[in-house]
Amino acid sequence: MIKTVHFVYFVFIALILTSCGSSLSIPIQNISLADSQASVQTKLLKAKIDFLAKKGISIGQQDPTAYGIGWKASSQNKYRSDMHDVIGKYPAVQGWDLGHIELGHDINLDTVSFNLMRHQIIEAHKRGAITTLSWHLDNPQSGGSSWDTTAAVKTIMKEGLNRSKYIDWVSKLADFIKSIKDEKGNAIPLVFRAYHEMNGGWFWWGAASCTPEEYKALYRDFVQLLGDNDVHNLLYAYSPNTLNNPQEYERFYPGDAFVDILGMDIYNHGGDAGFAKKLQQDLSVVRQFAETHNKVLALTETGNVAPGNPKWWTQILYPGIKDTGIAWVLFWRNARKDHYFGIYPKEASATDFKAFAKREDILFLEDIDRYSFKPKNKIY
Ligand code: BMA
Repeated sequence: MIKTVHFVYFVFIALILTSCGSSLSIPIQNISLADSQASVQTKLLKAKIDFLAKKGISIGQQDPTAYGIGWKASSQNKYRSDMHDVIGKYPAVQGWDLGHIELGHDINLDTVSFNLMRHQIIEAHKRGAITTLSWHLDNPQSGGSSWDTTAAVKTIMKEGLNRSKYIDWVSKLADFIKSIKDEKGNAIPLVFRAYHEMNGGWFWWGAASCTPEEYKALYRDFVQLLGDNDVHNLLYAYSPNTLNNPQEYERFYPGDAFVDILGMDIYNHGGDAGFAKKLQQDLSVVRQFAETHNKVLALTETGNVAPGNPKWWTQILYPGIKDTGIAWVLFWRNARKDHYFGIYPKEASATDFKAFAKREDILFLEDIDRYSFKPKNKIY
């Protein structure tokens, strides 16, 4: 039943596209999201992601316009990106991290100014890009970083010792999210990848520090708290790390009512030999889950942790993601020459990235910006 509705919805979109060029009229009353009060723009973002997932794989990059290898955004470098320097196109999906917004800081944990971030997200939205957010927030119990695995989840739930601190942290996060507005004053719709990689043991919200039930409660409470803070411009993504077994994907799943997008983070930590196979295997688990739960899927983080193979993009990554049904793949940040995951000029695999970029199913901002989405019926 659900699948039939889903199918009819896509056929409908496809028909409208053929009849009116690149402007799509979306029957938004058919879109139900984790946030039952999600704005019209947020529903349209969901329709856009669903639509693009059928066209190909949108390419993403973390912190794409804040810095790259050897440069930082400045008045001279207002909208620069390493990817654009290599192929003349920007990433279609642009990621940012809100770690330290909870502390009231002006810059995030990676020294990106929140004012710059807001500015670049607004610019990205104008150009037609999709923004995705993550939050490496500090440990509310110990005061350490996200990677401090001191047990903390129970302490921030109702009646927990750190509940009021956490409520304040979420309200600071909410204020920033609500401050990202378009020229009409509407909050720009964004994807929020809450409490990611929970099946790993490295974050305080991860498997080493809380039970699956505690995690689910944390996630659901987070969606609820943002709603209480009048945040209605988010799609919520669930984003475990690569799996030890297929059942693990569901282990921490907060439920269909709290999740809009099914993600996964997969790096080649185990070497390139098995990486493409692992991508296909794990993404097929996510795809099956997405089909059963009527969701869209994405490879929410990846990158080459051991660069050196000059053909990595076409021979390792592409075979792994091809035909997997993912809406996007996001490369983690290009921080410095010993910590980068996207491409930059003169990098050993830059020529190969150009070949990868030419594949018909690989989409950049300039390949998706011609599609605009509007509600089918007038909104009162
Ligand atoms: C990690 C690394 C860190 C960074 C964190 C949050 O994977 O890139 O250097 O602080 O992401 O962006």
